[in-house]
Amino acid sequence: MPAKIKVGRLQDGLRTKRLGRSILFSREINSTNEWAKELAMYGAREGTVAIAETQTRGRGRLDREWISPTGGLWFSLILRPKLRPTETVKLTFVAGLAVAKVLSEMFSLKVETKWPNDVLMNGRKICGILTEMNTTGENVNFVVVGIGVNANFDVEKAFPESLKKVATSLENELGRKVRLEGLFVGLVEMLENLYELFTKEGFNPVLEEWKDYAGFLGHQVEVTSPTQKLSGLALDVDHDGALVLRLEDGTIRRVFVGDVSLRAQ
Ligand code: BT5
Repeated sequence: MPAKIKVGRLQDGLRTKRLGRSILFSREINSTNEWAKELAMYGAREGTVAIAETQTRGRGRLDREWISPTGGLWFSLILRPKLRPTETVKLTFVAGLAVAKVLSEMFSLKVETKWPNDVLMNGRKICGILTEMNTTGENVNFVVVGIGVNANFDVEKAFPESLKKVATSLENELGRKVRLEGLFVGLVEMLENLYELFTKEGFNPVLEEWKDYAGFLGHQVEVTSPTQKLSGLALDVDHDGALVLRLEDGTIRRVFVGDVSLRAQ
């Protein structure tokens, strides 16, 4: 199974109306999110995808580095939803659910979602999502949803020491490589279905299903953000996408930004 992406195969059997009908591919790019934002600025229509075999400056939230070797699936989707800026975070859940469903359906693996933007396998991060937007006042001009899935590489070889125990890849979990083009098609189809569900029926059905995959709910967690560190019981994720925590003193706190880690019981 070649690690490289066969460009001509990225639309093989793709049964979508809008998403992924227009695909731009590069062997190497700084970041597909940066590329997609540029394309969107020039008027690229909803559903356009920018995908690269490797990223030289892949990014996570807060400008953190996202390691993107050849063999991963690194792509960004341009959306033009009718949402207020504060609502676009919900698209991160749409994407997280799409990845969780496709990975569990395609590979029969146990997959978890973790607030707000991770997908895990065996407690280790296999996918991260970066949702960015361009606004004019209260008007959202476009949203770029960047999705990175660790697929055909061994994290022991590809990642720095600090990530070897907290990240994983499909190759590590399955003991074999997967067909990146087939995975991409599956993801784009699922993204379209769930985006449509979200557009027609609102956030609730997506959120409820996302919560079915959420392993951290009901557990003691630590939430770290640039401004604070909180500990408490993860009670829920609410209709705004906020994490609802019960702190040790019993107060309820809604958290909008942060990284969750499970606390040793
Ligand atoms: C994310 O940020 O998880 C969002 C990642 C989004 C990546 C996609 S790839 C396509 C598109 N183009 C981009 O430039 N980005 C998007 P965050 O929750 O902030 O997590 C970042 C942290 O995850 C880093 O600080 C590392 O600790 C860890 N990390 C870095 N690379 C990783 C990888 N490949 N797999 C698992 N963990 C990683």
